[in-house]
Amino acid sequence: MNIGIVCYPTFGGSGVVATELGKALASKGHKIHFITYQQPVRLDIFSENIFYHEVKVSDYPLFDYQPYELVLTSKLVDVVKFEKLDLLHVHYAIPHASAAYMAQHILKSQGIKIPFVTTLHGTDITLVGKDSSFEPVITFAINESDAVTAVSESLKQDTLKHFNVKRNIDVIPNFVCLDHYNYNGSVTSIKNSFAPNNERLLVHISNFRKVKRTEDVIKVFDIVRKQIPAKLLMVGDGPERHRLEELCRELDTCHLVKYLGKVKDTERILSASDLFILPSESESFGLAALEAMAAKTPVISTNTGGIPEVNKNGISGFLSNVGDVKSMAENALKILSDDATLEKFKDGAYQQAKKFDIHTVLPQYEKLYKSLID
Ligand code: GMT
Repeated sequence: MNIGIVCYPTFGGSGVVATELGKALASKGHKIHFITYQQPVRLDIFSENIFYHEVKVSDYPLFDYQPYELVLTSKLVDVVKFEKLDLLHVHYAIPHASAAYMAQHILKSQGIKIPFVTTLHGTDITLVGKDSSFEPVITFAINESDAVTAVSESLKQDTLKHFNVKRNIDVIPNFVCLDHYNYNGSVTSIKNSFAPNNERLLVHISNFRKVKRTEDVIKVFDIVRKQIPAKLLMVGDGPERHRLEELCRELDTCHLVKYLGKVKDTERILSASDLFILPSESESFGLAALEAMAAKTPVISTNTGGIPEVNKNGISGFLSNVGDVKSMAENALKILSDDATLEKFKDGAYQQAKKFDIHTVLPQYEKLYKSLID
């Protein structure tokens, strides 16, 4: 198949899923065209089946706000026509679904048929999309898509609750490519450099937005490190970073917490870590938690949104209520206090991650695409 993928090219989970999906489809022989405003961060391979079409945003001085949706639509029309695409798959509804709808209708007026799939990822529904400034457009675009998928059952239910949806939504979960994880090799050097005295290594990865409740990561860590020798790696960056550094100073943990910034290949860091902390307020899936589990790293998380579909309480880690820092720290200590328990949870995390292996999930997308093209 000849497929156009539209996504945000940044470190956000939706862009990561879209990119990994495209790479996996390309390795199976499909031709994949990424259409976005910047090279996606995980699009780091050369493949004869992968193409990248950049959407150029105008800088005409009249526009205080550049009309991205329109230039994206024009690019979609152009790429579909000249690359003879069979289908568009847009990740994150805003503004990709309505741009695809408009492109579809422009092409229809020229006698060209192009179906489009919309994958809902989370904040496009739970935070931003349901806001009245977006809701009518999102509702329309969901109803007019040729197929809609949600990355968890929880997100599907949220969508049905907040929008007047008159169509079927398929749940196709996010996935991980287990082949990318190397459990031996270079992880020892990472462990040695961050935890030279065999301290337990805790890790958090996100874009440090309010919804991630990153202050809770520092608070959980502060309780843990008072009980056992431990270090914390904070991976990513975002608006909360400054506040987090202040909190570390207040708690006198700066010497134990390392901020690594935005890291492209997180597999090695995750594989060297003992525990992943995800205390989010809201999370439609929690891709970072799944990636940790694929690296055999158990997860301490909240029980919000789609997280319980990913992290299994008592098996791959533990779940607590949002904001219950004490419970999250107690659970972390349960896992970290002795090596045998840690090993048991590491194995549990990996067994759970296997259920989301790309080789299981990819055929679900291929089947959906075929049903729209044939
Ligand atoms: O949560 C983010 O910071 C990024 C956001 C995105 O859209 O890029 O993530 C959402 O999509 C991910 C991939 O499907 C999910 O794993 C995240 O749970 C979801 N984030 C939220 O729901 C807050």
